[in-house]
Amino acid sequence: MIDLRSDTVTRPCDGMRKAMAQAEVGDDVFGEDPTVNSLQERLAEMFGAEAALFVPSGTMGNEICIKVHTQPGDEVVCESGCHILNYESGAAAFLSGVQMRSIQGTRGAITREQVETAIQPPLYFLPKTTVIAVENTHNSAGGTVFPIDVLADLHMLAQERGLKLHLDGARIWNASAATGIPLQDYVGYCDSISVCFSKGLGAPIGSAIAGTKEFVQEAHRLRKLFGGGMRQVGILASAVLYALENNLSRLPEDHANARLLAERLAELPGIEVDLDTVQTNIVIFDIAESGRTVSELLEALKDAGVLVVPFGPTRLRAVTHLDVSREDVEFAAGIFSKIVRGTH
Ligand code: TLP
Repeated sequence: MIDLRSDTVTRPCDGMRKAMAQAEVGDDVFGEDPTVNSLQERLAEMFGAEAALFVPSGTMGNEICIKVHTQPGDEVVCESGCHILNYESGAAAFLSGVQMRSIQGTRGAITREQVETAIQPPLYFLPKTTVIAVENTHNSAGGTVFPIDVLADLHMLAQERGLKLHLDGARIWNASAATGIPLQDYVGYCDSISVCFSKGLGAPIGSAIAGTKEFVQEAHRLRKLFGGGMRQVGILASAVLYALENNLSRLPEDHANARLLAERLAELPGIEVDLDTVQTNIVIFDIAESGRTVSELLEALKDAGVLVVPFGPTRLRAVTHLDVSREDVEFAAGIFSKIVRGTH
């Protein structure tokens, strides 16, 4: 089966499992896990941040950051397709009591001008805008990179207006690999970042958040409150250290594979792909004109050994990753072609 549903489906390789088995561990709730501590130090250094905190998932990472930055009733300005708004089970409302004000972006990016108009004036009957949340790369826009100059503008705006800028950087690794822009440059513009190790980097679990020491101190308290205090979790941190060592530098392969798939799909009748959005490891394409429904195509693909996910009423998403080779992508493209052309 060629599994293109998400880059979350990767399985730890033998080397990673070995590293996990050999990890030095301690009780991380007591701050005594040496592997977690060294991972957190390494991350803070990589990001150019004062401190970092290991958390179980990207969702928890984002939601802790929002909780630190807000009070119930506050408003968070975000892009309309972002993960925090659409795919975190309403957690920002549930856990932080905030409401999200969404702006339709361009390829996942929202500009200073757009955000400025969304910030509430300080009137007693209006919600208080306290956070701008952005996503890089932007998942539902097709893995697009948030332009660094636009991020710099948002940073300026946040500074001027006393707002916090949060970056959902679940796939910041892909953004950095695609642009060559160092991670520190992205992180430097933000008050908080959350990143994931269980996507393109291929770890079985794990995310982290980073910011100032003061921010991480409060985030640490909230991680416990949200039920995310973990014990001998060096086993997982060692998988992350292994992933940073071995899997970070190969992300351009995933990007090349996504491009290959997108170009092949774009040649097919009734399939529409905006190739300009295919900047990293995600390919979102529209099948409205193919004469097939999403579920018919999903079924036919599955029968032929290819898995993708539905992404809207007429769209599908394919994601390349560590466990998908160039040959796999070529095979998958061939299957798509046969199914769409009706020769399968
Ligand atoms: N994304 C998953 C699904 O939830 C959609 C995927 O398959 O792409 N931020 C971004 C940008 C994400 O794409 C995801 C996961 C998360 C946060 C949440 O991470 P987890 O699943 O670790 O909570």
